[in-house]
Amino acid sequence: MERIVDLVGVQMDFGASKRGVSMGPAAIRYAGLSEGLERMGFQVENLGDIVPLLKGDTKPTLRNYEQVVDVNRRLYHTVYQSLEQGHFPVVLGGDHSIAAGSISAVSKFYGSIGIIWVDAHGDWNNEESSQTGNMHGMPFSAVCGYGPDCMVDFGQGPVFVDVAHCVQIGGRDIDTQERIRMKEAGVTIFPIDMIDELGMAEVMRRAMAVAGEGTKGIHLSFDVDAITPEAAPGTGTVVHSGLTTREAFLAVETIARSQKLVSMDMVEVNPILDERNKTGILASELVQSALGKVVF
Ligand code: 6HN
Ligand code: MN
Ligand code: MN
Ligand code: MN
Repeated sequence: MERIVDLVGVQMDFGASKRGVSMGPAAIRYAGLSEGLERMGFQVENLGDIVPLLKGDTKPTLRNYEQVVDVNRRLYHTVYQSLEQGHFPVVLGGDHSIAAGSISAVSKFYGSIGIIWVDAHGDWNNEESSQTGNMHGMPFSAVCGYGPDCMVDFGQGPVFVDVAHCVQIGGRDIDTQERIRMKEAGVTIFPIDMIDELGMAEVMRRAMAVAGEGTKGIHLSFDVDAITPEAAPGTGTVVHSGLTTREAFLAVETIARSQKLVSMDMVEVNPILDERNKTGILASELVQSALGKVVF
């Protein structure tokens, strides 16, 4: 039987300071994602895009929270239904706040999952530790029960992800309080200097053990700002000296080979800041590789 991939875009940029990642789904689609997945033998169901409310309540510690929560609630239901049908959901961002909705669905559906979070940032803030109030800095902690509950509690009875199965890869711009909170919680972190020392192959072996062993599956949340800005300029919060494209491909190819991937997000592509859709194309290729595209 053909495997079915559900593609869902989320035109969200209210979780970030800069506008424009709302156009990320269009850029990734324009790069040929559906066509590529079809060439790989998948049946692709395009579920369209989730569009945020035009207005909503906000507060300094949780900027635009009403729009962020509303989108996450709708995304939760979309991803949950996709899993119920036995499909593989691919969520295209949009800013990273949307990972709260997608992962809460995956965690509720499977009960026990691991998370691999590839990002220059920790995304482990809460209302108190955040310096910006931007909710794209909070989703990883939220899905583990250490962040704002409004991002993950839609009345379904949230199933939090066990931190013992959570991995951060590529971190190099983590806020002071955020770092303390991540250490206390016990997230496994492979910051950029550890990737330099160990090499991505060894990092991924260790990451797969943490996220994959003793769980029903792995969710990959990939923020394109993990990749070095020379290769991925189209994103809102660039941080110098990141992953090479080859390291990024090695990471997702390792996950694909494990056969444990059950869902993923590809987020923070900002076409306004990009160069001829370079980052959109990279995002599209990384999704295909995560789903098993082989080089040779
Ligand atoms: N992202 N730590 C910063 C904040 O505002 O909390 C940056 C967050 C960036 C989030 O890139 O998904
Ligand atoms: Mn992020
Ligand atoms: Mn980031
Ligand atoms: Mn366990």
